[in-house]
Amino acid sequence: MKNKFYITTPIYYVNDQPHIGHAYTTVIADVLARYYRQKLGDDNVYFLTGTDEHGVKVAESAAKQKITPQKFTDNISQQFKDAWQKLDIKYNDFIRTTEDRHQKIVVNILNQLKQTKTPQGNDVLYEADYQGLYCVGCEKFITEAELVDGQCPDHKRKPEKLVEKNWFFRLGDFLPAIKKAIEADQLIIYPPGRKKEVLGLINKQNMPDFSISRPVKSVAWGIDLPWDKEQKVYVWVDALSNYITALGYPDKELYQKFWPADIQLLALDILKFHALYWPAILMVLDIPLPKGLYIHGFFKINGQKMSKSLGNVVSPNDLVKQYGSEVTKYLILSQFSFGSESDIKINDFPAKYNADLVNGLGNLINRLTNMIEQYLDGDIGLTKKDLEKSLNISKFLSNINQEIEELNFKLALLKIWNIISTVNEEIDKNKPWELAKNNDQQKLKKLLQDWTKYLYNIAVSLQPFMPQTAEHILKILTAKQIKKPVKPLFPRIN
Ligand code: ME8
Repeated sequence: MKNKFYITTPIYYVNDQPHIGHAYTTVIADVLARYYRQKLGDDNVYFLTGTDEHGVKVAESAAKQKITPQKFTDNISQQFKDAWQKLDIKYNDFIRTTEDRHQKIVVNILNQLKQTKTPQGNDVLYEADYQGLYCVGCEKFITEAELVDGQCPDHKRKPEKLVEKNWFFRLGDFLPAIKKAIEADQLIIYPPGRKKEVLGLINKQNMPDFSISRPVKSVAWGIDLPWDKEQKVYVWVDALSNYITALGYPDKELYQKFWPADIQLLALDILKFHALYWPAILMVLDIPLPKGLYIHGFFKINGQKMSKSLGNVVSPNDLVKQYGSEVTKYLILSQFSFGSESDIKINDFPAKYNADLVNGLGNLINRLTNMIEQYLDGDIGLTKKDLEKSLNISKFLSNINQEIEELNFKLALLKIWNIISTVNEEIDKNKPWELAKNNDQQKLKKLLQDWTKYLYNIAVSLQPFMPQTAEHILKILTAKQIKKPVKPLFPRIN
């Protein structure tokens, strides 16, 4: 029986402002964290997010703005925090890779990598020259085959030719063990298509070793390599380690309690690093692998990847301004099934809002509370206990919970909205206003009670997704006197 839940998002690069892609991952993590807090208790859930603050691109952007990289990262990191606050994201910790607490542990981890041998008895780390094409936009080396018209397809810029000394991580020696762990679902990679892709990658290619450091002259903004002052740590050891440095690896209580992570969320762009580099690092440290990597789809805008360099970024702040945090989360999560790649259709949001929130949930709340106020003087005749007893009416909640645990958020919401529609239809069909006219009090009260129980269940099922809305509805339904809300929860927009 699982009694703790540790969930992580990637730590986002500070060279980009928070956009709806980052928001999607973070909202999913928030929904799951809220769900498991209810199930396991607040103390048994840990939700980590943060920002990835080193690298060439950060130094470049800071120089452009004529500020120090630290100042630059302070600004953008704060923008991520602000965006999450506006979206009502309740994380337990926000780690920044420029923090001392992170850097100190990364240095320990590097020293461990340096001292350890691979299963085949080789040094894990070795020095060599690296030659290749490097895209500063991606912060990674890129192959000829990946170029389109001589440019990085994502950043529309020409890669640089690089020859330099790097320290390398001998990845190849770990691949057999990683393959075994993935095949046995000891490290789950979900959805199954992504697992297949990773296994294909291990089987097919001669996976190159990866750089863990680059010369100071190429990467000025980073953690010093402890044994070679001419080198700075290069992204992945620094970035991936955040998942354990934030917990205080190796000896802090949080680490003991929460590692291994239950769910690590990410998109396809960084799957290779999480599915191959990360397990290899953990194997050197001789600590358990995460239980699962969960790969969601990539939002595209008109078929193109969203990125600052392409100028097609959708900001979650704008959506929150227009719809509020609750509805924004609903609109984002109800668009895609987890794992599917699709175009985001921001233009459909107003119609969806009016249909689902205004005419659906909002209408149900208004008419039901209005009738209870009008016909029963606000006294529905159900105690809080009665309502609690009605929980899981027709297995509704357990059904939704199962969908959440399987990361089928779109389906969970669809099922909740099906019930909302059904109750709205039942009201139309049973015409309670006629029962009131004919003085059929008994039948009227029974119907209103049934619908109240359903609305109560709907509110509870919404808690992980729309916590404020859920709380608001529960407050209305458990008040001494049920009253129609003075202001509608979801005003119509034109
Ligand atoms: O890769 N659609 O940071 P990053 C959906 N710092 N999700 C998206 C998205 C989109 N268009 N764009 C970004 C990095 N994401 C590294 C990670 S982790 C140790 C280091 C989300 O700012 C998605 O989760 O590029 C993706 O994997 C992540 O942001 C990449 O964020």
